[in-house]
Formats: sequence, structure tokens, C-alpha cells
Amino acid sequence: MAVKAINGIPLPLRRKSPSHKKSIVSQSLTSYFGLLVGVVAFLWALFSFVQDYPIGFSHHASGLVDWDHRRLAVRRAFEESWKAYAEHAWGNDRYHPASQKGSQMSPSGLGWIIVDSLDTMMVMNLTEPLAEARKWLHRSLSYDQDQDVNTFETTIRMLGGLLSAHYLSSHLPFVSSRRDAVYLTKAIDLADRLLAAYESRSGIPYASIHLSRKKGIVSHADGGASSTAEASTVQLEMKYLSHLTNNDTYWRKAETVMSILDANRAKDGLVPIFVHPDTGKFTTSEIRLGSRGDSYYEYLIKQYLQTSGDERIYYTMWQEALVGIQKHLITTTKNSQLRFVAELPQGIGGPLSPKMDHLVCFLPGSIALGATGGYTLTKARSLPDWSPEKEQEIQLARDLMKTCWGMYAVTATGLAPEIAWFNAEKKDLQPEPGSRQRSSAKDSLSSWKNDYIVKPLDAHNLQRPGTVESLFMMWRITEDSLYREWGWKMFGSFEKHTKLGQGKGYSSLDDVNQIPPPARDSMESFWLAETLKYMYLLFSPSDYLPLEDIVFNTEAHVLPRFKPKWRTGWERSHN
Ligand code: DMJ
Repeated sequence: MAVKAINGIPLPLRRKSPSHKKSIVSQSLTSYFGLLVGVVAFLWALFSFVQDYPIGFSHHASGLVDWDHRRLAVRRAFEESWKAYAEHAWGNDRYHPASQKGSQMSPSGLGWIIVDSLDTMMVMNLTEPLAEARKWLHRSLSYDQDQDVNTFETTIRMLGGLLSAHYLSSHLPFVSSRRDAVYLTKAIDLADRLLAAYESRSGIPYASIHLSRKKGIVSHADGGASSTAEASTVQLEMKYLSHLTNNDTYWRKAETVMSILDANRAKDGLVPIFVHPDTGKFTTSEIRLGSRGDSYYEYLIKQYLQTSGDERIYYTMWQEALVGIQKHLITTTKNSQLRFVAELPQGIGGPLSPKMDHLVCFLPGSIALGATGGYTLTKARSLPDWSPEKEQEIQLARDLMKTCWGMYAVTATGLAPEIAWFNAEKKDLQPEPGSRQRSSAKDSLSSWKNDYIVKPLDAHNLQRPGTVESLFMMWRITEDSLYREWGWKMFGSFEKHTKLGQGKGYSSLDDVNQIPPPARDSMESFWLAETLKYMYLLFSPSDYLPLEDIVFNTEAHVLPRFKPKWRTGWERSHN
């Protein structure tokens, strides 16, 4: 063996053999020629990938992935969406991209899109549009309007957006060097109006409030009941506001809701989806993790994390619910044995309905977050409280993540429908505790396609964030780049099918299985607040907004974890 070098370039180590008696010159020519062919082939492959995937490299070139490039592609999508809104609908609450018009939800507008987008612009360091948004907020936004608003939506989008902007304005170095008082001032004004919602006989918030009259309004539907998810998804915002202002009123009002709900003693931690503000009692037995149920569960684990583990009560409730979910709701598909979260329209003991809203897809991320507390799996596994149960939770999160990704993968556009139905494994649809994919199960796209059913009425796509939110959490926690790759594919589908030409921006769709899909003429504010933010963070370095320091509200607004100034004021009446 000999190491040779021509012009200083070492040749590969090669054993001499009689058949290799070429001169040094011919050997080096062969090497250069081989190198040239290699380079040309590589460039050709790269060119083809870029053709297939107009933005950045393809998922095939995993060794060469330029994540920063992908991150910037998401930032551009935000900029284009924002520019379209600013040009055609500035100051309006809604934007209709196909008709390039805005519309209001109150006579003078409440800034639904602008306030929901503030912190995404901070996260993406978009200083100019942020300055415009701030100016509008400062000069034109008043909550003193003769207008009813939904308590939950106003809390998560408006209050959450303002509080996140307040927090990030002093915690992201490039946004500002000092806290900007405008966001907190508006937040306090709004929260003082929202307090009216809690003036019900039980303390369960009314579905709506009247802004200028500061009066709670009972729901006009559902026999006056409030949605359980809505009543129980206000706590992170109200608690952080109390922490900032040293005024515990917001905290106490929001926290009382949790004790009232818990006093119903829901079996196995699974709460029915309606609760009456007069009685504080559930008014139905229907249970689901989708609409009207979803964020009750999300805020259990996040309330525990927000106060840095001080309020153990929420971790206990989360654990109980997680066991209940596995015992009563999780079952598997027939062909690929995918695990999914079914519904119980008649409550525990009744038949399972093999239906899963896209809204359920917040769950895999929340499960992983609950298992590690936001640490990477590697770090969490080295901690003394790691357990086989937590390992199982991570597996459950992985399995459900795959099912949520499948909702995208099986459609013609590569985008998820609002609701998927499943070919369920068991005829009697009994849940299968601890069910796992059989090794014999077919795990190919064609077999997946036999497991998902998309009904025409459920085939719309509202640019929802749940799946990419979970992909982001799963990537940060497991460090498995598969989740980033799925996110990139998803982003490619949004680019291909939801981006309207001529600077119109991005639209919701009517049918994910039609090519080209008809546009629904609506750009949701959570497209800007959540979907694009999580996508951007998925492709960002993991030490950017570290998961163990913050907690995202259900609208992806960024709130800090802190040590509470107050103790949780209630104890469970049962265990
Ligand atoms: C958002 O407003 C929030 O994520 C909420 O919890 C559920 N609905 C939308 C997005 O899907």
C-alpha cells in the first residue's frame, strides 16, 4: 500500500496489483475524469431536486438539507401573505384572498389579523411590517366598541397575542432593547372587559361578552351551555397577566373554572364537551378530543409547565386524562394498524365513532411535551424521573403523529381535510388499550389510503396548525429529522395549492382531493399566527426559543414559564 499525491492531491489508498500497472499520469487522468463525472452527476441531481421542489433542496438530499433556506422560504410565505392583507384589507378583521377584499367582525374592526400576527413578525424579525402593525394598534385599535365577541377566541388570539408581543419585545434581542408598554396596556384594557364573562352563577365563563358594556352573554345555542374547551382555555393568558401586573384577579377567575370542571368528577379524566355557566355541570355525555374538547387537555399540561412544575394538580389531571384517552378512545385502523383517537358520541360505555378532527393533531406534540417537559428525549431519559410509562407516551406520540401526517399524505393535494374517518380495525370498535402496530401490518401509502375516508362535507382545509405544531414539538423533543421532512413536504403542498397568483396571498380550500382545489376565499388569522410560525420554528435552530423556557398558548403565542406568586387555590375533591 502506498499513498501517492499528484500536485499535492492525495490519491485514494489502493493496493497495487499486476492489472494496475498504468502510469501515474494515466491513473491521475482517470481519477480527474471520475471526479468530473461525479461532480456533473451531483449537480444534475441537485438541479432535478430543485426543479421538483422550487424552494430549497428536496427531502431526498437529506445530507445536504439547507434548513436555513427552508426557514427563509417560510418567512417569504408570511411576507407574501401579509403584503396581500396589507394591500387589500388593511385594518380589517378578515381577508378574502380570491376576491382581494377585507371584511369586519365589528363596525370599526378589532384587529383580529393584526394582533394575531404581531409575535410571528417578531419571531421572524420582520421589523417594517411590525412597526406598521404596532402603529395601527396604538392609533386605531379600541376595544371600547358596541360589539359582542367570543370569550375564548378573544382570550387566545387577542389577549394571547398582546401578551406574547409584550414578552417577546424584551426577550428577542433584535426586536427591541426595552419592553414596549403599548401591548401590555391594551392587554389590561381587554382583560378587564373579559372579566365580565366570569360573572356567571357558577363561575364558568359565558360564551361571549359585550365589549363596551362589559357584560357576559350566555350562548344562544346549545341550551346556553359553554363549550368545555373554550371555558378551560383561558388560564395561561389570565395567569400570565396576573403575574405581570401583580393583580391576582385574572388568575383567580380563570383558575376557578378548573375546580368547577373537576368537581364534576369526569370518569377517567375525560370531560364531556358542554358545560352550563349557571350550574357548572356538564350538559352532555359526548366526549371527543376534537372541536369543543381539544384544548381542555392541552391546557392541563401547559398550566403545569407554565408555573415551572409548581402546580402538580394539573400534571395529575393530565396523567389521568392520558390514561383515559388510551383506555377509551385510541383504536387502530384495519389495514395499516395506524393508531387514532376516535370519539364517544354517547360517552364512556357507548360505541366509538371512527372519526378524528384535524384539531386532534395538537395531541402528539402535547403528549411528547408532557413526557419530557420540553427537554430533548436524550436529556429527559437521563433524568431520575424518567420511566417506562414516559417511554410509552413517546411511542404513543410518535404513532399519533404518523396518523396526523397520514391525513396529509393520502389526499390528492397533500393537504389534510378538516375531518378524517377511518376504516377501524375492530367491527365492534372497542378501544384497544396499549394497541401497537402489528409487525405484519402494511405500512405503505397505498394501504394507508384504504384506511382514511374523506367525506365531501369534511374535505375542506382551513390552513390549520395542529399537525405542524406537533411536528415542531416532536422534532425539538425527539431530534428525529423525519418530522422536519414531513413539515417541508407539507409546506410544499401549501405553496403549490393554497398560494393564489398575482400577490393575492394564501387561501383556505374547499376540497383537498380536487386538483386544482377550489379556493375558499378566506385566509385564516391562525395561518399567520400559528401555521407559519410553527413551520418557521420547525426549520430554525433548536436553541431559538428553547422549548423548556416557554409555553405556547393554543394560538401559538409565546408565553414564558415562571415561578408563580400565588399558590393554586384549590384541591381536588377526589383522586
Ligand atoms: C386556533 O384558534 C387554536 O389552535 C384553537 O385551539 C383551535 N382552533 C384554531 C386553529 O385550528
